[in-house]
Amino acid sequence: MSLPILEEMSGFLQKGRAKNVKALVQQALDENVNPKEILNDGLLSGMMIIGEKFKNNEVFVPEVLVAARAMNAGLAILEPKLVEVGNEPVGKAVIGTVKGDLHDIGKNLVVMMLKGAGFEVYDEGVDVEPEKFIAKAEEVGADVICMSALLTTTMPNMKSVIDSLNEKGLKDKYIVMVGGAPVNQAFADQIGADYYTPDAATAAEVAKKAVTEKNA
Ligand code: B1M
Repeated sequence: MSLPILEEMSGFLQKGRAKNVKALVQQALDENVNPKEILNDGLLSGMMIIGEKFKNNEVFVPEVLVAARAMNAGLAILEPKLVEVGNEPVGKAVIGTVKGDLHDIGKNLVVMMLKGAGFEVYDEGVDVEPEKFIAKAEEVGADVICMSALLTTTMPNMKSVIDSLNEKGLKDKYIVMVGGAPVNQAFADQIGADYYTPDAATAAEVAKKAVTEKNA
C-alpha cells in the first residue's frame, strides 16, 4: 500500500491533471516523502495503469497524451531532488528517441540519471533522424550516444544509426547504448549496440563505467 498522497497523485496523473500532479509532487517533497517513492508509487504507477487501460481499449490516445504531459510536469518538479548532480564531469552524452517515435518519458528519465551521474547531456528530443544523432555527437565531441525506442516499428531506426556510424568509420569512437520497453539484449547484440540496459538508473551506471574504462 502506498501513501494516500501518492495514490491521489496517481489518480490525478491518470486524469491528466498536470497542475494537481505538480502541486502534489511539491507537497510530497515538502513532507519529506522519498523522491524515488514519489516517482514509482505516485507517477509511474499512474502511467502503468493508463498503459494497461490503453492496451485494453478503455482509454485512447488523447487521454494517454494528457496523462503523459502530467507525468512530465511532475518529473520536472522531482528532477532536482531525484538527481544529486555529481560534481565530477564524467563525459558527454547525446540522447534522443529514434525517428518516428514520440515517446519521451523513459528517455527523460535516462537524461536525469545521466546528469546525476555527472554527464553533460545533449537531449535531441523525440523523432530524431539517424544523422542528427551522429552530427550532434561529432559537434560536441560526445563519448556516448543513447537511443530510446518504445515501438517495435521504430526499433530498426536504432540500427540505421549504427549502420551509418559504421559506414563513416565512426563506430569505435562512440559508446552506443539502447533501451526502451520493446528493446532487449538480443536485439542490441543483433544491431551491434555496445550496451542494452533495462532502466534509466542502470543506463547511467553502465554509461559511467563504460566511459571511465574507455578513457583509462
Ligand atoms: Co504509446 N504505445 N503509442 N503513447 N504508449 C506504447 C509504447 C504501447 C506499448 C501501448 C500498448 O499498446 N500497450 C504501444 C506500442 C506497441 C508496440 O510497438 N509494441 C503504443 C502505441 C501503439 C502507440 C501509438 C502507435 C498509438 C496510436 O497512435 N494508435 C502512438 C505512436 C506515436 C509515435 O510515437 N509515433 C502512441 C502514442 C503515445 C502517446 C503520444 C499518446 C504517449 C507518449 C507521450 C510521451 O511520451 N510524451 C504514449 C504513451 C504514454 C504510451 C504508454 C502508455 C506509456 C509509455 C511510458 O511512458 N512508460 C505505453 C504503454 C506502456 O509502456 N505500458 C505506450 C513509462 C516509461 C518510464 O517507461 O519509456 O519504457 P519506458 O522507459 C523505461 C525503460 O524502457 C527504460 O527506462 C525507463 C525506466 O527507467 N528506457 C531506457 C527507456 N529508454 C531507454 C534508453 C536507454 C536505457 C533505458 O538507453 C539509452
